[in-house]
Amino acid sequence: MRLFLNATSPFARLARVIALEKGLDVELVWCDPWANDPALLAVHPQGRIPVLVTADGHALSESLLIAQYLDAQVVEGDHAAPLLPARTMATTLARASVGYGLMEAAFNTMIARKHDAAADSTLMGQRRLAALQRDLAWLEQSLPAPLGDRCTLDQLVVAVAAEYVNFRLPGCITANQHPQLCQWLQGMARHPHLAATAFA
Ligand SMILES: N[C@@H](CCC(=O)N[C@@H](CS)C(=O)NCC(=O)O)C(=O)O
Repeated sequence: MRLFLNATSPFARLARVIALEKGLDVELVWCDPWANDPALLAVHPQGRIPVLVTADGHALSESLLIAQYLDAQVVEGDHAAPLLPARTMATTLARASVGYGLMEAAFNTMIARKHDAAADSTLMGQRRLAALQRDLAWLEQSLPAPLGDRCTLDQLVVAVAAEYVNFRLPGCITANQHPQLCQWLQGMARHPHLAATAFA
């Protein structure tokens, strides 16, 4: 399998962390989606990362679809524990959905600012920032389980999203407003696959 990615995309990092979590052998293909990378466009028309090319040649985009595919690839052995346990599927998905919303709001805020210094004051900019604050407040009240032996999808999505917020929008997550989230993140940062893929 091959994973197209860059070093700063939270969506690509999520796919990479999940491949590591499932113990899968994935070749990393570093690329620049913003430069219409020909190698990326040759495998998927959307031109965004992440893209996973499966062993039988299917190209999947969208981080959560890739997560679903990778999770289903390992059904026995050390890495077989599902990222989405059937027993807790609704709570896991509910938390993952807020984490993913946080990731999108933060990424879209950052990209919009890059192209328009006044982006935050537009209607869409205001909506993005309000959603980001609501997501953080929600997570402060309803965090995933702390780091344990096995990870679930909500833990990985929320950790990558919050670390992305700290990377690109420092000052949004504060010990004053989000003490539980800050403490939870410190624990998650010890996860070897998160540590190995940290934003830089
Ligand atoms: N919903 C997608 C978002 C993917 C995405 O926005 N990727 C960005 C990089 S972080 C990208 O490749 N952008 C290039 C472009 O939009 O042309 C996912 O979950 O994978």
